[in-house]
Amino acid sequence: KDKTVLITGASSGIGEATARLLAEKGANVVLGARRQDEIEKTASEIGERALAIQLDVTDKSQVKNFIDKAIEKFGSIDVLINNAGVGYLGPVAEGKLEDFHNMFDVNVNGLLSCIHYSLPHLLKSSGHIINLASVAAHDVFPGSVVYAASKHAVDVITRGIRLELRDKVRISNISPGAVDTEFKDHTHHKETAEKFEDYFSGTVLKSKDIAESIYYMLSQPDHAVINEIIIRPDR
Ligand code: NJP
Repeated sequence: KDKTVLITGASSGIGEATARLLAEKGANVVLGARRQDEIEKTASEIGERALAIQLDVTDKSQVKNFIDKAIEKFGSIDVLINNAGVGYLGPVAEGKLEDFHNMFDVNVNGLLSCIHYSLPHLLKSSGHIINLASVAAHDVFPGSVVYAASKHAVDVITRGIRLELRDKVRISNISPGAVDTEFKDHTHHKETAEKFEDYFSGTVLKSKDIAESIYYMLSQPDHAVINEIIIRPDR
């Protein structure tokens, strides 16, 4: 039976590339994001295998609806890719409290909601959760403190759930360095955006590179699981 893969934040960047690649490889894909036009356009380009459902991961009822609609259409959930994420970079002293809170709402609480509502289905299918963590889940730099804290939380959640649900559900992290997506435009702190310009230019990863790594994780035999892929631009 074809696998059904749910992807949050599928309206651009890594999420969109992953939806396209996994559908090409034979999966049913359910795309969620706030920008409905974007996910509907991608889903119609993919065709029958794709379903687009508007989703704000910070709204629990929308997350529940996302899962319910996926089950209605495809009958099971095999993979959840928690990709939706935001990164408002900038020094803590100069940042906006609402940006900091929003990063935790999307990157951490949104991810927990998606796990919560999909878990009963993933337990039935012996499914796989893949979280978009980051190299920032392992490090911290001036200007990325709160973003790094949210991704450290993602890493702990992944490692902890792996212990709690051993043998029942697989859970992995994919942790990229700089990827050429809309992510670099999230930051509205001018000086920080300028500081990170070099980081996001020159040799950077492409969304497709991350999609290929995710496909590799999902292509392992039943007796093998990849806990984490850390992938950086070769500079
Ligand atoms: O960025 P971007 P990426 N509810 O901006 C969605 C991590 N990462 O592909 O809602 C639902 O193109 C948003 O959709 P929309 C990063 O932390 C990246 O690079 O329509 N969805 C869009 O589809 C993140 O976890 C880099 O605005 C929400 C998507 O999230 C993941 O990679 C490095 C949402 C973001 O796509 C994908 O980001 C790294 C909400 N409330 C980790 N809010 C990098 N690019 O360098 C946002 O280490 N979205």
